[in-house]
This record gives sequence, structure tokens and C-alpha cells, in this order.
Amino acid sequence: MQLFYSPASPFVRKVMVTLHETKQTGDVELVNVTTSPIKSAPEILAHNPTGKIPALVRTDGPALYDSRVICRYLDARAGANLYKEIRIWDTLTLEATGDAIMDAAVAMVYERRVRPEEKQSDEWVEAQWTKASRALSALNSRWISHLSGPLDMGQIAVGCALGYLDFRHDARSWRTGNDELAKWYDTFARRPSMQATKPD
Ligand SMILES: N[C@@H](CCC(=O)N[C@@H](CS)C(=O)NCC(=O)O)C(=O)O
Repeated sequence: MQLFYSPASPFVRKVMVTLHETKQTGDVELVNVTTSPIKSAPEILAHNPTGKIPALVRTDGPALYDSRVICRYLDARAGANLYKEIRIWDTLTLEATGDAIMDAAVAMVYERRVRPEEKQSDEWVEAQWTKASRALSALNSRWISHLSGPLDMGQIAVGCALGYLDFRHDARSWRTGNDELAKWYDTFARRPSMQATKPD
């Protein structure tokens, strides 16, 4: 299989962590691509009409996207049980919460990097951060028990989201006021799968 990939993408990192946790890294060739909302890499468009990464090209079926579909596929392929039936709706909601933080955090980066300076909106950037902030508070106050249970895809998504905040939005100090979440992440970030996929 081929994974269209960039080491800085938190959505790609979800897939990479899943590959490590399910011992499938050897089954995937990484294809490094640069893509952006205003200039899609043509090699991705051949497999994913949205032009986004990650995309997984399989030998035995059509390409898969987005990260949620790929992670679920990889879990099923390995029989790894990262989507436990007993709490499937919580797991999927937690994964959606991690992804929502990534969506907001990535959008903030694109606003500054991709849009011409005179068209950038501080209000829009702050509104994105407010979304991420609210999600962080919810994780800190309502999700620590689930986060502390057996490994699942919700935890992986949240771990990758927090790693991305450290990587791109360190100045926002997400740990302030989110002590329980910060404590959880300090331990989670030590997993070999997280260490092996840390963005430079
Ligand atoms: N919902 C998608 C989001 C993927 C995404 O936004 N990827 C970014 C890189 S971090 C991208 O490819 N951006 C290019 C674009 O927006 O066209 C997923 O979970 O895979």
C-alpha cells in the first residue's frame, strides 16, 4: 500500500500512530507530498478528489480517505480492536473531538500561510482558536476517564491533536487551565508510536 503523506500533518500522524500501534508500518510505502488548499498536489488528486492528505492507495481496492476511514480500515485489517464495540459511540465522538481540534488548528495555520496578508482575518483566527479551546475544556472536564482506559482511536486522535498544538501553536499554552488533560498527554506522548511520529 502507498500512503500519501507529510510528516507535519496531524491527520497523517493519526494514520502513522495507528500503523505503529497495529504493527503494519512494514506494509506501507510513504509517498511524501506537498499540498495546500489553493494548490492541490496532482498526484493526490488522482486518488482523492479533495486533494487532501492522508490518502491510502491499496492494491486490492480503491484508494481510501480521509484519516477516519483509513484508521478504521487499518484497525480492521489488523484485527486490533481500536474501535471497541462496547463504547463505540464514545470512541467515535472522542475521535471527532480530536479531529475538530486539528481542523481548527490547521485552518489557523493556513490562514496565516496561504492567504495574502491584507486578506487575513484576526477575528476568524481567534474564532478557530475558540473552537479548539472549547474542545480542550470538554476533554479536560468530561473525557479523562475514557482517555485513561484501554487504547482506542479516540485517544490516538486526541494525542495527535495535542501534539499538533505543541508543534504549531505552542504560544497558545493549551495546558493552562487543562491540568488533567496535560497530565494525561504527558504519559500518552511517551508511547513509542508517538515518539516515532513526532513532527520535527
Ligand atoms: N478530514 C481530513 C482532513 C485532512 C486535511 O485537512 N489534511 C490537510 C493537511 S494537514 C490537507 O491535506 N490540506 C490540503 C487542503 O486543504 O487542500 C482527514 O481527516 O483526513
